[in-house]
Amino acid sequence: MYAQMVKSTGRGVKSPEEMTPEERAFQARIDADEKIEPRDWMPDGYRKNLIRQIGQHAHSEIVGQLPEGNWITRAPTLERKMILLAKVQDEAGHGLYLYAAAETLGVSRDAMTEDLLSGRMKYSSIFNYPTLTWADMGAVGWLVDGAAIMNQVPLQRTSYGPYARAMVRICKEESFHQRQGFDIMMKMAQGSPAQKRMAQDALNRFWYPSLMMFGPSDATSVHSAQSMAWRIKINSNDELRQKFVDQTVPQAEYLGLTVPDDGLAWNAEKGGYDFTEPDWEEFFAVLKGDGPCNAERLQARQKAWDDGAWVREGLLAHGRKRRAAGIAAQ
Ligand code: BYC
Repeated sequence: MYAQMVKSTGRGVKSPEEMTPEERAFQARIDADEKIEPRDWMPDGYRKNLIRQIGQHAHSEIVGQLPEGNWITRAPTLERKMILLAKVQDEAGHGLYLYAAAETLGVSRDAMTEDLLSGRMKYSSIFNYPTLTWADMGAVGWLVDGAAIMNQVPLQRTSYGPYARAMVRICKEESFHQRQGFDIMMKMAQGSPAQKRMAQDALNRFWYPSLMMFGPSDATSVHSAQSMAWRIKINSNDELRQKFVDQTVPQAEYLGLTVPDDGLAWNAEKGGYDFTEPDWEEFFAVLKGDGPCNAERLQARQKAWDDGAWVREGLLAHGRKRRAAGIAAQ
């Protein structure tokens, strides 16, 4: 819903001459790297675009618990089970900070959840892929959290104060997550031939979905131009994807694993790797709901929403009672 509203203004960013005086003053604050706070004046498009991005980010953290939650009962040791449980709990926390940040923009968490369940809001495409083996827990931590950190570290400098501040803690926790994933991959890659095969298979399946996490190519990105002008985004999708590839390929080599891309080659001139783009048709199909696990993920969120109805009702009734008692006491 929000996306459509933002898109209706087109991809073009207003020039200073086209802006109202308030918009010009707002843009000057952004350009001076000032933080925008909830009570400050902001253009409607800025608010809507932020609600869209932060809300989708929050949904991703919550839906992102599902592929890993799937392995808590099957972790190979008690220590691994405790670590995975703590990681999944961290993701719930991230979702909550982000919902709280979005709520400062005047949208309720319930409304965002309803938009997720009706398909009006998205969550990251990556969580529509299944986690088939224990090595996938390694790949998720190493690659998925690795991609998330690459994207989120710059977001600590995003222009909206509550979002930027939420990102600081999230990034600290994500870096632990990434290391625990790499540690699992290391154990698997140095294990028996069968374990090494599992690690390679996990890398094969998660490589391209991880590259897709950065969004479509810059040429087809709908929001980048305006989001970058407003410093809602600091880097473009392709810039971050390139940085991720450059960081991750040497890590794969260190693990003794092969990145599943025949086109991968070091390009000394650009100081980075050339690599084969993800299959964008697959990406857009997953966004439309046709990924391997879309239906299952949304069913799980719907069930959690339905099962939690009595808690929401109870809390509202409690709130009403307290308010009534407060009024009576006055
Ligand atoms: N998946 O114009 P574009 C985690 C959509 S969770 C789905 O480039 P934008 C973790 C996009 O929304 C980390 N949809 O968009 C949790 C737009 O559609 P709408 C999640 C995608 O916003 C648990 C359309 O495609 N991180 O780390 O400028 C366990 C056009 O795209 C995706 C965040 O959410 C995608 N991958 O750029 C483990 C980071 N990509 O809205 C780990 C915050 C694009 O018009 N978000 N779309 O219907 C961002 O930085 C940006 O929103 C994106 C996309 C870079 C993702």
